[in-house]
Amino acid sequence: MFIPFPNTAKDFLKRLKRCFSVFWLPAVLALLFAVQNQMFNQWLNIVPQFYLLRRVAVTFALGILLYGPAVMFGKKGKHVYLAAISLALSLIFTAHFLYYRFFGAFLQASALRYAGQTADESGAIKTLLTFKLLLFWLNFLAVAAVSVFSFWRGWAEAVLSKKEKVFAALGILIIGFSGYGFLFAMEKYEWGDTSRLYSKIYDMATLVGKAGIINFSLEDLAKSALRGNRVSGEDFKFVEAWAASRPGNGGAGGQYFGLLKNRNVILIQVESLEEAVIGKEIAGQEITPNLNRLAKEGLYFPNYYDQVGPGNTADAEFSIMNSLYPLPDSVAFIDYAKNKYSALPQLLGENGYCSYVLHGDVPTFWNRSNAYPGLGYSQWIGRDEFSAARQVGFGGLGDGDFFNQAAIKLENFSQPFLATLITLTSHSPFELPEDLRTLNLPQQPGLDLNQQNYLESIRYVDQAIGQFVEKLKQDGLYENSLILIYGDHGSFSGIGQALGDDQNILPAFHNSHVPLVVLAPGSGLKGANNAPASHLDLYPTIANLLGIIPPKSVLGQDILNTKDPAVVLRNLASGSLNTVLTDNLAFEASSDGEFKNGQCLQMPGKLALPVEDCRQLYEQQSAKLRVSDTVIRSDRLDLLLK
Ligand code: GP9
Ligand code: MN
Repeated sequence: MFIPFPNTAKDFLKRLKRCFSVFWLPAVLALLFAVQNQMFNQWLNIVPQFYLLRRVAVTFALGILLYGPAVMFGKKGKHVYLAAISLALSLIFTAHFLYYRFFGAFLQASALRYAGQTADESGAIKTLLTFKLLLFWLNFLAVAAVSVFSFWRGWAEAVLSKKEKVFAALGILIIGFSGYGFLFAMEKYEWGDTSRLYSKIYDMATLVGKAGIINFSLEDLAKSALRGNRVSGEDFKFVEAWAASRPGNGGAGGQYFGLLKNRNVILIQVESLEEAVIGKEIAGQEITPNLNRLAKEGLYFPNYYDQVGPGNTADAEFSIMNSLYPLPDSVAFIDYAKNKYSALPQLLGENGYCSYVLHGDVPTFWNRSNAYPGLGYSQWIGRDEFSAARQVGFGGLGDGDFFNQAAIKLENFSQPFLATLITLTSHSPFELPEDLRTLNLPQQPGLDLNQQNYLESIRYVDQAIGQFVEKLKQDGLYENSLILIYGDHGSFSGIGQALGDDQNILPAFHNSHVPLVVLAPGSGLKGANNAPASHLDLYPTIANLLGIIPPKSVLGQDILNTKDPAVVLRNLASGSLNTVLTDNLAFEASSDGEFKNGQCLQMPGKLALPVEDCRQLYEQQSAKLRVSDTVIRSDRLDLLLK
């Protein structure tokens, strides 16, 4: 009969031996599992200095949860179970290790769909093989060796009684809960909530750093299973009907078609750059003297807006490169990185261009190393390929260093090229060393410290852009390029209102109002264009200027040709349409989402109109959101491409 506590020392020893014979192997395997996770991160240099304690705690806990149930079986069942779990883990570790060494990215379940369609990588895999992989097979080898010995030598292995199994199950669960509890408690202590472990993931390496690669995989698998049926048969029918009756793709082949044929395209995506700072003075100084000058040299769009959801910078990139709407509840670069897209770099690639993306951050931030290849970029130049003369602002690589080195790299790109340059320094918290602050801002009435710091960091990036454009001129790249400079999204600092941003901007757009400067030297394209436009419109506009017909999947419009420009803002909670702006109408949805309770306004001037005057606009734009969401969530862009 089961007695929880021993009566004598002899009895105690007997029990200890019995316990040992049941538990030692799963316990050793769980410890080895924690070591494997640790070495995986260390060898691949995944934020090695951080999160050691929580990683060890949670990976040991997972090891116990995975290997522990073996104690519920008889001898044979136990060995078969341990061998199966070990084999699965060894394979998963190996796949992740090789994938990361090859792509600098974490293998996501969504990538497996296309596993058979990728080029034969056996040659590359051979070069990635290393003796380090043996560590990830040690668990399987250990189980195999122990099993052979145990059966060969006829080792007696105790089998737990029913009550003992209940205690063992409790023990496993307690260790499991403690490990994950510790991870969650640390996260809460650090950030106030635990959402950075599952919904608000910015840098994939941070998640792997905290929880280990197998936890990452389990979460990724669970998420991709849950995402499975977000799209209904009705949605597909809707997209097909919409695609069949759509008027055209972004106004392809309009005025200026091919005006800039074969020019290089340089996109400068400026972190948190708001329209409100352009052309403004503070304490008698221009905030952005270089951008102001460039805006006058080229085309300027003062009525331009970002399109971002929870993925901020990554959503700006996503919406620009695909001319699709970012999702309201998910970061497409993370959750739909491996979809089949028909993006701008890919289109230009098919038309003789090489395409490069340059950004001074780690490749795992916003899962870029997984997302960029799908957009068709030929090369991704990240932080490791830049050197920082000194640590400046967010990420450490100041925009000054970034642009100086980028200019040298651009000289060596084969032409024509597309180069997307993404800046970093003007990211919150807008910290800039004293000697790089060039605005003389005495106590500024109406501006808080955060807003003053923001202006300083914008002045810094403005200077860096000014020098970069000068360098392009010296290198002879300026004249044969099309250059677009725009903000990725707002600064969320309230600077627009503080500087008295245009009273005609609809309140909902205050955090989305960013500038767009288009430089097409020698082309005659010049002046201000007040048409409302957004990130979605860049793709068809660039394609038209280069004389390339964009694919039918673009949902934006050529800004220089469209007769009915429109910008849409959506509710991130429900995904429904929040505000639409055209050149003569605006619709503001009510909080209950009911069309009839919304407001229809004449623009500019915001004169109230009967809500029915906006019905057609509302329906057209809501349909576009549904189409965009459906093709992204189902990975069925082909429905639009037919
Ligand atoms: C990170 C940088 C900032 O690489 O692009 O991203 P954000 O926080 O603005 O989305
Ligand atoms: Mn950003």
